[in-house]
Amino acid sequence: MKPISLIQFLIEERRAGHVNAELSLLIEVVARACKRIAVATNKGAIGGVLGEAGTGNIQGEAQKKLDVISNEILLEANAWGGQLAACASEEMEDPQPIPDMYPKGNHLLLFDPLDGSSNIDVNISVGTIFSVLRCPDGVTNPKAEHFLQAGTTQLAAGYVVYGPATVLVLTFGHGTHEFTLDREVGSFILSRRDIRIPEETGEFAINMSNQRHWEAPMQRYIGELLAGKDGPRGRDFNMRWVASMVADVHRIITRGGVFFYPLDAKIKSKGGKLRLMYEANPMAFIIEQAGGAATTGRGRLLELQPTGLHQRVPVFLGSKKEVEVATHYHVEADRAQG
Ligand code: AFP
Repeated sequence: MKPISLIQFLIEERRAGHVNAELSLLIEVVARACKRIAVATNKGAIGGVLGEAGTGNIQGEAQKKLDVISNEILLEANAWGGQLAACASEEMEDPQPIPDMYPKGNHLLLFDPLDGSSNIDVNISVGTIFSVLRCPDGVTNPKAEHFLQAGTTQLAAGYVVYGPATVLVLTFGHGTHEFTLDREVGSFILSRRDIRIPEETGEFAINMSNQRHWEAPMQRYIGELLAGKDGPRGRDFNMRWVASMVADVHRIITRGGVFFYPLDAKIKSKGGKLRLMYEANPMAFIIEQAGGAATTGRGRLLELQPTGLHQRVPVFLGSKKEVEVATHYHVEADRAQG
């Protein structure tokens, strides 16, 4: 069958009325920027891109050189095209306006330019996560509060995982689709259309080192998985934890599974570990469009009304049946506590 490039797919989506010209061009620009990030990450030690940048971000985290490089690549690529009113990034405290010399558009772009950056120096897959919102009508110089829209309002969401292959996964709300980079041609080629995640799974992803800090319903749920066929679930489960959300989510998109970053006593005061606007929401949109589920452990992630640009939330996502069981345990425990 003749390969379908990302550009051809975007034209098909425009003809189907799933996306407008400005949004499809924005996605093409973001995908092209991610190809440049792939080149930078693939250089590794010989590219002088490993290690710390010597700076910190709004999260109070030490930035890796590639965090800064990836952020710059995305900002530069999106400054001049005319599709955006502003960008927001994990690496920047405030939104970045489009420079006055360039035309502004009707979209807001949010991204984690390089998620999983603690894995860069040990050559484990990392990725870029992005989300597109509509800029509120009449707002020409968007501030943080204009980005605070529930995940259900996203116009598009996607990630690129920089692994053995460079793979883009994308949704406009009409299914979740995968594109694999053909390095020789430099095009993303459609490799899976309308992905469906199995509702059942035998594989879970969680950082077990936090177990003693989890809430009781999480202890109960994971304890049942670990009990395997001798326990209440009557079957054995397998575990994975890459500590790159993009890599863990891509495994789930590829073969099913569940990913949890629950509240724990260490991070409860912060609201969670993962960021709502540019990690949890885009991944939740992608997962739901592939037939999975995504909650905070207590409610649907995409319906959460954001209160801050860098707000953190608990994340339960993946194969629907297991997300529902884990979420039910939390809701039931809350109800029992009154
Ligand atoms: P870094 O970008 O600081 O490596 O964090 C990655 C991440 O936000 C997400 O991609 C992982 O799922 C999660 O943190 C890993 O957290 P732990 O290091 O606590 O396991």
